[in-house]
Amino acid sequence: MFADKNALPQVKSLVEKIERLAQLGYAFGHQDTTSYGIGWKNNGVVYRSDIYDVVGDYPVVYGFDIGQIEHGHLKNLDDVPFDDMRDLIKRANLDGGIITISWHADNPISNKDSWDTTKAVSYILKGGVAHDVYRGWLGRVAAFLKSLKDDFGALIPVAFRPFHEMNGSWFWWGNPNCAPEDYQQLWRQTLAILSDELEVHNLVYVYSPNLIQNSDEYVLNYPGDNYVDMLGIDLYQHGSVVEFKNALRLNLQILKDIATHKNKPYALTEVGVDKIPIAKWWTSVLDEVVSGTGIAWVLLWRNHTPEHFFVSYLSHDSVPDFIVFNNKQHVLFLKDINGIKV
Ligand code: BMA
Repeated sequence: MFADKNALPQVKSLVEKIERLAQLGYAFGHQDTTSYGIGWKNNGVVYRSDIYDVVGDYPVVYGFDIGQIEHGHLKNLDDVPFDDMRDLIKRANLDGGIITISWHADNPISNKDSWDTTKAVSYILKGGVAHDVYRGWLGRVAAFLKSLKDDFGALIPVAFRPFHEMNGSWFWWGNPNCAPEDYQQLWRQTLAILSDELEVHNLVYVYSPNLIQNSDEYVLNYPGDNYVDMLGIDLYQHGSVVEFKNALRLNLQILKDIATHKNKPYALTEVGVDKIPIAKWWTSVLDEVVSGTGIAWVLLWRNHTPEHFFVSYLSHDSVPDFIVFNNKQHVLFLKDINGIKV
C-alpha cells in the first residue's frame, strides 16, 4: 500500500491527514521557517518564524533540507545545525505540523555540490564504482531520519522528497545528466536500501518534478506507483505574472489528473517568486490559481536575506496582502487545522 512495505502506522496517519487537508483547502508551508528569517537566526531559546511575526500563526508544513548529512557534517548546506533541525522538527510535530524533507546531496563523484552536473548516477547504482560510497551516505541519512522522535519515543513521520526537480538540467540527478532509467533505478534502490536494509519506516515518498509542459514529461522519470506515495511539482515565477499563471494552471491540471488517476495526494512542493516584487502576489496570483485545485499544500522556499526570500516578513510591501491571504477560510495555517478556524 505504501512505497515502504513496512511503513509505520504514523505514515498512514500522515497520508490521511494530508488527504483531509486537501478537502478543507490547502495548507501553507515554508522552508526553514523556524530555522532563520530576515535578520534573525534560531538561537534555541526563542521559537520564531517570519510568518508568525506577520500573522501570529505558523505554517502547517515545515520544510527542511538534509544536504551535507551524507558527509556526517554537523550543519546542512544552508548552515542549519542538524541537532537544531531535529529539535525544530520535534516542536513542529508536537504543534500538529507536517514535516517535509528534501536532500540537496553533493555530487558523489566530484564531491562538489548538487548543482555540479558531473555524471554520477550510474556510478552509484548497484554494481557501480561508487555504490559503496552511496550506501555510506544513505547510512547517515537513515541515522538522522531515525533520530526524529517525539517525547514518547515514537518516530515522527516525514514527507521525504529526495532527488527533486529531476526533469531540470541543474542537478546531477536531473535530465540530461542522468537517463530516466537510471533515475528510476536510483529511486528504487534508495527506497530499498533505506527501508529494507536500514529499516527507516517513517517516510512518505514524494516524487516532484519541476515545471512540465505535458503529462509525458511528468512521468518520464517516474519510478512506478509502488515506489511513490505522493506527487508534487516545483514551480517558480521567473517571468511575467501572465506566463506564470498560465504555467501554474496547466501544471496543476496535469498534476491533478495524474494524481487522481493514481489515487495519491498531491501538492505544490515548491512555489514562489523571489523577493515578492508584486504586493498582491498572494491573493491575485497564487491563491487565484491554486484555490479549488485539490492540492494538499503549497511550500514556499526559504527566507534567507533581503535579496533571497519567498515569504512576507515584517515591513515588506506584501504584508497586507499576506494577511488577507492568511484570513481566507481555505488557506490553512496551523491554528486552522488545530480546530480554531475550521
Ligand atoms: C536554493 C537556494 C540556495 C539553497 C538551496 C537549498 O533554491 O535557496 O541558496 O542553498 O536552495 O536550500
